[in-house]
Amino acid sequence: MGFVLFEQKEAVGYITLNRPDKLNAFNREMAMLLQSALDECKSNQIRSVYITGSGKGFCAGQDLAEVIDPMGPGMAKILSEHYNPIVSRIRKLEKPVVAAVNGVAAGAGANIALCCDVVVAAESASFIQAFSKIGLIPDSGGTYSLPRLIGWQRASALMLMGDKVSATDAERMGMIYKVFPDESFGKESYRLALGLAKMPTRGLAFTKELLNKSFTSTFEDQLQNEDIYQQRAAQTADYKEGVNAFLEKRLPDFKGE
Ligand code: T3D
Repeated sequence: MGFVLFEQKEAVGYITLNRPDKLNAFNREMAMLLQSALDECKSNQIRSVYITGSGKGFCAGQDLAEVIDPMGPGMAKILSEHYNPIVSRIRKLEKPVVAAVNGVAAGAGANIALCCDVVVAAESASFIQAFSKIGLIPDSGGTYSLPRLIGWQRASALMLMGDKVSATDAERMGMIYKVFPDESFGKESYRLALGLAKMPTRGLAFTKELLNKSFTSTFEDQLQNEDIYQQRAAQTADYKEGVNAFLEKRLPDFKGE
């Protein structure tokens, strides 16, 4: 079995981080496999992506045994070849990416989850900005995403102290979207990803692009961007289907076109 499992389930690209005995901590092979799986998700047959972990953890971040291995990739490559390409791929993918955080998410594991478009967690899951405890800085886009998600003060405290945040607290502070009970987590989180896969994919991709631009644009620029993207959305077949279905009082059948 590989360190990352990938399959298409209905129109969902289903990715499982798969080193359960190490809480799915990343070694180089696993980071490269995740990049390849995300590339597979560019296929038009896939209309949403679901990322989860096998076993009791979601992902414990960088494999700390690998960083001291003289044969390992070395710090110079770990961000530029492992984590930065992963989070860039997630942000650029033209479809929603759901992080289904089934257990502890620490270090790069937490920040990869937090850069996804919808983050849900099992009740027993937790999030740890573990970097400060070993003398590192938060990476994988965490210094960009966390203050924007929960505000400067909370992000600052969590990143400096490395406290564990329960899934319920993460939901309360706006770090993640929703918590599901452990017993139904797999089913409910997958249902959410499947629901997204049945929506107007192009419109969702445009929304994601606008959100990507949102934090670096002025208000006037963003109004301009909305004008441009709304015109693009209005040219999609799914928009026509959405309007017709509403007027004909039936459920829409979106094709992602
Ligand atoms: O060079 C660089 O490092 C740059 C890149 C940085 C990116 C980063 O992600 S830095 C942050 C790295 N991650 C951490 O510091 C987290 C380390 N792990 C933990 O603090 C704890 O494991 C957890 C709080 C996540 C979970 O604790 P617990 O008690 O539930 O589980 P455990 O017993 O600690 O771990 C279970 C096994 O997974 C254990 O292996 P063993 O003893 O049963 O053979 C443990 O060693 C292993 N494991 C967990 N995290 C890692 C790991 N092995 C290697 N690397 C890990 N990150």
